[in-house]
Order: sequence, then structure tokens, then C-alpha cells
Amino acid sequence: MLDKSPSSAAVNVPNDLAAHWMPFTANRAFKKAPRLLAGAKDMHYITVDGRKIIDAASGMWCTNAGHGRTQISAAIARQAEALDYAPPFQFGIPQAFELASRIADLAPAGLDHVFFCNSGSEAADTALKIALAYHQLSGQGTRTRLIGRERGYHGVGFGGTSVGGIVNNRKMFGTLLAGVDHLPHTYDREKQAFTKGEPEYGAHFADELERLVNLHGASTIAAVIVEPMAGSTGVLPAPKGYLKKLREITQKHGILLIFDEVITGYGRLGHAFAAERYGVLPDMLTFAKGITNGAAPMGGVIVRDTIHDAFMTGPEHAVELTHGYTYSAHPLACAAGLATLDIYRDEKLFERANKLEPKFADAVMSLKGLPNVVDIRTVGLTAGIDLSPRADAVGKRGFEAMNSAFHDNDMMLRIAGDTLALTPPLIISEDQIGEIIEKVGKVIRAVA
Ligand code: PXG
Repeated sequence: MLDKSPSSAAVNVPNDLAAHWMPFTANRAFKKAPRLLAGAKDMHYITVDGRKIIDAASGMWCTNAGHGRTQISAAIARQAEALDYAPPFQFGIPQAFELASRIADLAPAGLDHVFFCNSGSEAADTALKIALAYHQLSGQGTRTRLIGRERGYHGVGFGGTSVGGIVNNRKMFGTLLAGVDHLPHTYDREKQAFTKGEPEYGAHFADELERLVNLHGASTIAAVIVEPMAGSTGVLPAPKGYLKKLREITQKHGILLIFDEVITGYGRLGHAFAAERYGVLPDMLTFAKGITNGAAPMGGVIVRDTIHDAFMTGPEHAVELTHGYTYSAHPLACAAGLATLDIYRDEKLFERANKLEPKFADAVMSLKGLPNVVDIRTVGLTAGIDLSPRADAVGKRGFEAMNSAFHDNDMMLRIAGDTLALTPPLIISEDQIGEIIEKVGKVIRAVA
């Protein structure tokens, strides 16, 4: 058994790393200089050689309540003993209903029904499929087009990849779904550089939706999906007024609006969901990651009552939506989700993130002026720091920064190309913010 305490001793490491083909990883580089983790507690990971690493990434935007929360692991253990697995089709467990109600309570009024799956990718594909099916049921079956956004990330299913807008994630996989189009991204460095929070400039990028409506015809468009803050591409907060505008235009044309809140959900922007921060009510909202604090795979879609109700017709013995997963609402994930929501509520972590936001933003902005720092963006407890790429190799400076952080500065960073992403657990202390910023400064100098 792994000792998870921060003083944990070294653990055994297999001497053959070849068989595991790692996801979204530079496999050959990793296997030459592995970044292997053995334990985690609160704000820290423990490496296999016993080093304590401060987590500036919440793992991968997951552990909003910090690591090793015994309330969550105990709930998972209890659940595993009581009921390991139950079929989610035609059968149910009480915890799934309780968790759905708690999630719906956290979501803005009107988003009342929760469809569970196991990841953000499945959540995005599920939302897109519900959009198509809804229009078909409502006698608007010509609405089949899906609209994403450049630089968007909605996971790796065919639907999410198709509406996604990160070229490296798309170009290997052929033509993807037909009938998909993209809004422009909302980033203009000249106008927005070094902005704290939502940039003043850029609401007009939403008007491009009118152009797509004019091009394709509203009667062919099913849904628009966007992240309220584009995370994976390197932290692009929505410009002021942008999301409201998207809502107005989609509403005007009968197009569904989906917020992908896989990253922004559960407190990252100082609210349960970004929809609340921006006062914009989407038709569907996807979540994953923070719902279980990363401790068990779970994702889901929160759906507007009008959309859900449109399915609840026809003979009562018939399945209303022919979609779902063997592990939808898995008992261990439900147990983890309930325990996680207890922690978020009892420790007021969303409010905490909200309160810390200005201090965090000021601290990150102090890195302005360091070598190669060409922009810094912040929103909630998240920041993106753009480093100028090395002349011959886009992404190399970023990669070196991640390695310098891990091997030389005892810190876990996320990178998106040459952008460093800081997105620490919401339990972070002000001292720890200072510690992370100091380490990031060292890293930036080390890769100058
Ligand atoms: N939607 C959004 C907005 C995401 O950020 C997904 C969907 C897919 O979730 P799954 O659970 O299928 O991976 C994500 C995932 C990063 C990073 O470093 C971000 C994600 C995944 C991996 C790395 O920014 N987001």
C-alpha cells in the first residue's frame, strides 16, 4: 500500500515503461526522464523518489478541494463495499438521484436535469447528441449543424474533436463530423495583453455567429458550444459582454447554446459555474473533473427543463433517449461526487476562490517583464502566461518549463504549447500563491 503522507518513502518503479502508451504525452521524452508520482496530499504531490511537489495545476484542473481528501476516499471505500456496480440502464442507485439533485441545485435556475457520463469528452458528445435529438423531436430535424469555436477544446470524441478548434488535435483525424463550423476565437493580443479578468475588447467576436447564420441558414443550425473560458488552448477568458451576446443571437435564431464547463465548473471562476458569474443561462452545461475532485471518473450534462421535457413523451415503456454509458452514474463516482460537494459547501471553496481572485491576479501579473513573457491573462483562480516560442521550435520553451518546474523547482505546471497554465486547488493559501509565483519566476528565467 502506498503511504500517502507527505513524508512518504520512495516507492518501487517498474523498470520497463514501454508498454504504457501515454495519452497526450511526448512518450519518448517522458520515458527518458519520467515525471512519476506516488502520492498526494492537499496542495502537494509526492514523487516516486519522495520529493514534495507543489501542485499549480490541480492535477489537470480536477482537484479543486486539494488532494487526498479522506472524506472522499472514505466515501468511495464505503460505497465499494456496499455496492460495487449497478446497471444504470433501467436500474438506479439512490446516490445518483441525490447527486443529480445536488448538481441541479448548484446550477442556475432552469438547468434542472442531469445526464451522467464518465468524462468531459463524453459530456460534450452527449450534449451535442441531445441537441440534435431535441430538434428532431421538436419537428426541426433540419437543424443538424454544430458550431464550435477556434481554439476551443471539447475533448477527444468525434463530436468534441469536430467542434473543437485546436488544429493539432484535429489534423490527424480526417474530415471529422460533417456540417460543423467554427466561430473565431476571442483573443487579440494587441488589444488585450496583460488583462486581469475579462478583457474589455472582443464582445463583437460573437457577431460572427450572425455571419454563420446568414451563410448556413438558422434552420440548419442545431447548437453552438463554447467554453466560457477557453482552458486547454492556454486560458482565454471571455471578453466582457461576449457570452451575453452569444446568448442573444442563439435565442433569436432558435439555436441551442451549450457551455462546456468541464474546467470552469465547481468553483474555478469563483462560482459554482461560469454561467452564474456571467449571468448567462445556456440550454445545456457540461461538467466533469471537479465534480469528484478528480477522485473518480465522472462527467455529465445539465439540461434545461424544456429540453428534457420534450423527450418525456411517447409510450411510457419506451426508452426516451437512446444514449448512455455502462458506467453512467457509477456508484463509486456518485459517492465521490456527493462527498466532494459536501466539501465545497462546508469549506465555502467557491467563495474562497472568488475572494482570492484579485490577490492571485496581482501575484501572477508581477511576472510581467520577465524574459520572453509576452502576455499574462487571469480569471478566477486561473492564469495563462505566454512565453515567446523559441525561434526554431514552437512549444519547446513550454515543454522545458514544465520539466524545469518538475525536476528542478518542485512544482507541477500545465502547459499549452508555450503557455504556462496556473490553476491551483481552491484551498491554496496566500503564502502558497507567493511560493508558486516565485517558482514560476525561476522557471521562466531557467528557460530564457
Ligand atoms: N471540455 C473541456 C472544456 C475540457 O477542458 C474536456 C472537455 C475533455 O474532458 P476529458 O475528461 O474527456 O479529458 C476538457 C478536458 C489542459 C488539459 O492541460 C485540459 C483538459 C484535458 C487535459 C489537459 O489544459 N480538459
